[in-house]
Amino acid sequence: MIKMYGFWRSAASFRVRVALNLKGLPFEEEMIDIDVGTQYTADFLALNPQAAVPAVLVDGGPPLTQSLAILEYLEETHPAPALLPADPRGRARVRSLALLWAADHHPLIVPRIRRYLADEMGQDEAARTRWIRHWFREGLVAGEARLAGDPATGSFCHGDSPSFADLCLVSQAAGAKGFKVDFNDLPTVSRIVETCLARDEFARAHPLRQPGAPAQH
Ligand SMILES: N[C@@H](CCC(=O)N[C@@H](CS)C(=O)NCC(=O)O)C(=O)O
Repeated sequence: MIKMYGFWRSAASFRVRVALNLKGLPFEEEMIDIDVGTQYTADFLALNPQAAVPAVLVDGGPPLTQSLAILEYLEETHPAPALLPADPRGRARVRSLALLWAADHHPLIVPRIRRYLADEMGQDEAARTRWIRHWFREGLVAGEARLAGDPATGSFCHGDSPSFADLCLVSQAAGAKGFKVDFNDLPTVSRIVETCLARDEFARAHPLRQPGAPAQH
């Protein structure tokens, strides 16, 4: 059985959960509470010295880390259903969209950044919330600009089946919603997020459906 170390609210864990669900791979998840610092315990640092979730134990090997590397591993070892298009240009587009959210926007809002803003930069909660909302919104606005009007966009980010890009979009959108970032004015992003969340594999993986999650956030 695949074992994942994640956290209910973690966008990167959400992406991996969806991929495992879409590929029909059973897994168990242990929650590492990154709000209280469990990522810095010796036990967890032995799994991921970077002190971040997710970390995944699969196929008897050492822990896999970095959600996109984990997605690539799952895609290579369990190719069906494919979460990357068959053609190189399509794969480049999907990876580019995935990186837009996972590499350029998500890292700006994680707890270690928020702690640095508070402890080293003296930013109060209001300033930190402003920062977080700004980067969530900017990522979704950039996504709308990429997706709207591009003929490669379908009911999902790329064509009519879910890809890495949708996993990254939905995880950003869930975080944005938690911070009350309005994106109703972004019709393509809103439509794709809705389409994804209507699917059980996405809905079951949603942060608010995980142990430890509040009723609302
Ligand atoms: N780029 C990494 C991000 C990993 C990451 O930063 N995870 C967050 C939760 S989404 C975390 O564990 N943060 C711990 C912290 O900020 O202290 C990935 O995609 O896996």
